[in-house]
Amino acid sequence: MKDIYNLLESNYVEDDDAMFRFAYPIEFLRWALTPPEWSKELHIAVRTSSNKRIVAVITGVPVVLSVNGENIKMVEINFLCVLKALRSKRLAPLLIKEVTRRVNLNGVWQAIYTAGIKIPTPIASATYYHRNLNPRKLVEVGFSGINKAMKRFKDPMKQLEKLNRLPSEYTIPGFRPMEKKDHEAVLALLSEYLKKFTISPVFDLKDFEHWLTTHENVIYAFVVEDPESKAITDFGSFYNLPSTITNHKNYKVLKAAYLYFYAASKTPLNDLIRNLLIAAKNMDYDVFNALNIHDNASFFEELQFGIGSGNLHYYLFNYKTPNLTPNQIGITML
Ligand code: MYA
Repeated sequence: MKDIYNLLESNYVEDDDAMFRFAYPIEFLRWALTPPEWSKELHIAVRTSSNKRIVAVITGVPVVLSVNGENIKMVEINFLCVLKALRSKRLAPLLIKEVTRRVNLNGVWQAIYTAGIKIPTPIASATYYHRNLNPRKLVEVGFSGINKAMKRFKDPMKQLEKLNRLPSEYTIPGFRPMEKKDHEAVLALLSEYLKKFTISPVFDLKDFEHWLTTHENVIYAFVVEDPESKAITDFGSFYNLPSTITNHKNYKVLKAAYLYFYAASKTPLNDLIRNLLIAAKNMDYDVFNALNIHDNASFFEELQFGIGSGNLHYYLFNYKTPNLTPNQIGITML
């Protein structure tokens, strides 16, 4: 795990200007790669024979995906990475072929994956949106800028901070971290919500407890418990994925929270997500990111998310479906 972490830390996905690079923490990788029914043989790494350094990796984990109402056993492919010095040598197709072979040996013929680059042929293309939590740092490191409207103010930075300020206390009565006793109710709530999407994961209780319960520094899950009836009415979660700031003298890490799964049956979505923003701000995150999948587009404006420059394309391997709009996508990949 440490060796894979080291490869990814210096060679994994960067933005177009190479200012930021995903820095998946080891604990995160362990969580992402060991869900129920995971299999060691689908995590493939290549080591050099001389110094035994890992120079390439690809991973697969099982998932049941509902596509157009049909449940299909697939794998999620992720963390494809080749050492920078070994790029453009067709190592990636070799890794893909090998993981495909191993998946097929298990009787599985479909896969889902996402990538920032557009290759043939996405089923949907989503866009990243960002909510500033720490505007001063984001501007200093070049993650965001100060727009024309802000520049008209005497102290644009102060204005930006004021605009992005959040209360320190939660605003929904009964909003609290999810506990074990909530799991079954939340799973039912989430499963019902996910049914409305053309593509979404199907979780059983074991999957749910792996993917959606709080794991310090990896994922955080919250619920709303109705103060009177004590029923669990809403659920929301985000995961912790920092990025390395590649070239800044003061700052080395951008602390980013990513919206993960949620389901609201009573609380307006704006309020639910606002409370996740408050939680993330209180945990000292710099930015809160979300794709325009699920029902996310409905709250971006009111909660002051700004459109980003990054896209994420969704792909299915060996499964044909008409092109989907982002709001038909019900799965967040890591
Ligand atoms: S997405 C994250 C991908 N990783 C990065 O972006 C990290 C930084 N980049 C790198 O490490 C390298 O540039 C990589 C390519 C490793 C990406 N998905 O070896 P090459 C095709 C699929 O000479 P390199 C994630 O992890 C490219 O079009 N294909 O290139 C999901 C070209 O093919 P073709 C990709 O730059 C991964 C060929 O590779 C991707 O040295 C899902 C060139 O190979 C990409 N992201 O290495 C994988 N990037 O010639 C597919 C480039 O045909 C899974 N290429 O145009 C499919 C399902 C398998 C299981 C099926 C089970 C049933």
